[in-house]
Amino acid sequence: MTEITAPKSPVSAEQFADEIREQLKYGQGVTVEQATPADVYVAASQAVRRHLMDSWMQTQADMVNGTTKAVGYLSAEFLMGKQLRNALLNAGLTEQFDTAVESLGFNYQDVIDAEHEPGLGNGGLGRLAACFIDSLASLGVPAFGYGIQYKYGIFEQAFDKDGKQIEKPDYWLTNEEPWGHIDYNRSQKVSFGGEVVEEGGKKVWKPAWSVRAVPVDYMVPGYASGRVNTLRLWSAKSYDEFDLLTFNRSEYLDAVRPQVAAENISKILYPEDSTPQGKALRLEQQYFFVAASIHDAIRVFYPGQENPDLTTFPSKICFQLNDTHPVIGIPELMRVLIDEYGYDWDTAWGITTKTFNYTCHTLLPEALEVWPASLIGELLPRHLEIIKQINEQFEAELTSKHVDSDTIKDMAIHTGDSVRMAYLATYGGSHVNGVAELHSQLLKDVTLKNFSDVYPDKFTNVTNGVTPRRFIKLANPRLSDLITEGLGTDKWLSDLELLKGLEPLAADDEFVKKFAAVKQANKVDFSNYAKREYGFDIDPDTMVNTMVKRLHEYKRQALKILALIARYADIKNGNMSADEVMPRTVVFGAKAAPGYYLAKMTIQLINNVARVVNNDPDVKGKLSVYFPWNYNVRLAQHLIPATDLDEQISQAGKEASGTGNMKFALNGALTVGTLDGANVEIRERVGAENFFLFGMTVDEVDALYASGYSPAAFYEADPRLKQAIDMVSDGTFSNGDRNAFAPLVADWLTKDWFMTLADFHAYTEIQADIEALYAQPLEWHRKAILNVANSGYFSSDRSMEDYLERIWETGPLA
Ligand code: 7GP
Repeated sequence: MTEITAPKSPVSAEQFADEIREQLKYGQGVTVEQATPADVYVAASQAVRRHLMDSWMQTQADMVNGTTKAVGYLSAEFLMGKQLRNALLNAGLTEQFDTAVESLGFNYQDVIDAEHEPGLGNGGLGRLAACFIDSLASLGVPAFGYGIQYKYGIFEQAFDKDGKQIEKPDYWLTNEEPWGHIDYNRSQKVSFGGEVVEEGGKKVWKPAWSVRAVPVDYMVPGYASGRVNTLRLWSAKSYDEFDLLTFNRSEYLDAVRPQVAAENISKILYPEDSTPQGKALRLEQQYFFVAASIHDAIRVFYPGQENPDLTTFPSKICFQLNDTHPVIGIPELMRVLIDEYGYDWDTAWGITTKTFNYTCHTLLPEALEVWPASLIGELLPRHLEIIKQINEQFEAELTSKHVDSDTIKDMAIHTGDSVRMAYLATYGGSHVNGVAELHSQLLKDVTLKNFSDVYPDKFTNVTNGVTPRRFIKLANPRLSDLITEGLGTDKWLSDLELLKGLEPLAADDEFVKKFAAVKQANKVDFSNYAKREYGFDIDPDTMVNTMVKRLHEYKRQALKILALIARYADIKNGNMSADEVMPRTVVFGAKAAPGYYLAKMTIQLINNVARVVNNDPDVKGKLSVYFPWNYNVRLAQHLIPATDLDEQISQAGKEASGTGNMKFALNGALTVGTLDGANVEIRERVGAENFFLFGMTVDEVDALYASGYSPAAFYEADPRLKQAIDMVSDGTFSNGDRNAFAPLVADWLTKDWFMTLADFHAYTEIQADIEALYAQPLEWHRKAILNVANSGYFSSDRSMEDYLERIWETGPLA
């Protein structure tokens, strides 16, 4: 007998249909007959919200009245994905919804499709934040996600006729958005600029201008926990709506100028991934949401108190700094405690360091934010003073610990015109963590070595995870059903380590065949989806080989495309016999930062290789390449379940963790990858024989650098590599234009910072193993099952438990 523990609301489908009808009438003023799928989407969403409302209010009450410390996850990005299906799942209304909507005369898929995905994040860091708040709610831990409600999220990507990326604004709020509740009555004032003066021996900040931070609240329903947490995203509004006097002189633009300036703060998400952009507006954004959130937490936990005892603050809430973006929160809390509540420096410092913890998500030194002190001084003069004072205290502390003066200089938080936010976060918080074992080790050994030498106890690791609700249950219902059948329970959805129970079934041919059938059906689904959405003709009877992630040199999409060109040439020139070739469909998905020249050129190259390969009769049925544009959470949910082979091929020592790798393994794809980020731990768990490992290790990379890396030597030494690169330069993929990709080729041959050329040989060699295994479907799928069975560790529920134990020291509400 199968044990089903998924939440199921007692409401019937008929009742739910009535609720939708009521909502259409009283909320939107339309009849069922007049309604469009978009109307039904809004009405159904409102109806689900009503079902979650009591739990939401109860969770807040228990949090404020109880003694369990809450978590405030401060993040400039939350890449949530669509909300309706997830909310239905957690409210136990999935089946009722499907039936109700059909009974009202709508196709449920049309209603689901009417939701526009909020793209309030760039990539891994933002999606991780979304998985984490889902897991916190599912574990019943009281938590806030605090961030920004950008008016424009990550740009919408399109390709022009030459295959170049074009960026279009993402108008995600132009349609009615039923999930976010704008709470004008709980707004906060956030100030900027001006000067600091001395008044009665006290420092007083006289800001020049202020904006109103208005919270927009999203429910974060837990799965089977009965708890609903809050994602509070701040939106900037002006205090001076507009200047009527100016308006009366018919200078409309001048009249709205202050409003426009204020509202610019939450207008747009910076489309950067991994590299900071030194823009004043970005610092304004960071301070804006962090200052509003800190004041909000004081309001929530000390309701109505004029003189709260803030020495208890760290027992009420701890703030997790999601990378360096919210680190200005450290001097802000100091300022609030000292200037607004009158605490002395040492008391304030004690409270602050107990409140904050910092997660680093990168290994690229250029991605650790450094702000010009002059800019901070202009926007936040009091904060700059506090930062300087923190730095003085820090240097004195280092001196007392007998750290030598050169090292002290290297570690300075404030030096010259620079403020190093990662250093401020490390000194100003209790814990620092990396996001995978290898990453945390490299933080200690390299990136933050001096800090780890002086403060070894601050450093810890928490390996990332992903939510099984969205990325297995919602994305892959067929596999979910098979897992439940195989295990005899659906409890795995809240205890993912139970997947281990599938391990013996990898030896059961009947089960393996069922598993293979699930994958095949998912491939057919994806092929249909790709046809409908993109006009692609994907053959579901080929191996689906996927590389989806942000376009970045270190992730090495270039390695994939060069190997693909080599393979194309081999097939075309008859260097591979017909039965050596397993037909493959290669799918890319990637956005490049708009100012990242080589990344954009790589996109253009991939598109042009795809055009040539897909139109060449010589390779028809053997190799095809597709690049669906605008990769987002929705596309991920369709593509990941249909993938046979996943690419995680970054240069060792560069990918902090990766989370796509976890999603693929959990959905029964095999991985070809380097010993980088969480790949290392995935391989350890699923077994070396079930993972296609290739390429240099971190030590080998370092050694090659040290010996003087010459990419041209690799080009000369490997005829297949040489041929592939020559095809890029000779115009094969650019209608004869030899200059089209010249900068890319020049970079490969002279710099190749991430050693694509050095790993090319190993990468092409491993393909033979991949092909040989794929030629034996039962064996392939056996290994895929072993991947699923042994990836339960990569649930974000487990990540949250690790944070709770190692960093936050709190737990579920009683
Ligand atoms: C990413 C890392 O590149 C990725 O390896 C990791 O899995 C993910 O964070 C979640 O931890 N970093 C970012 O997305 C990012 O913007 C800013 O980093 C420094």
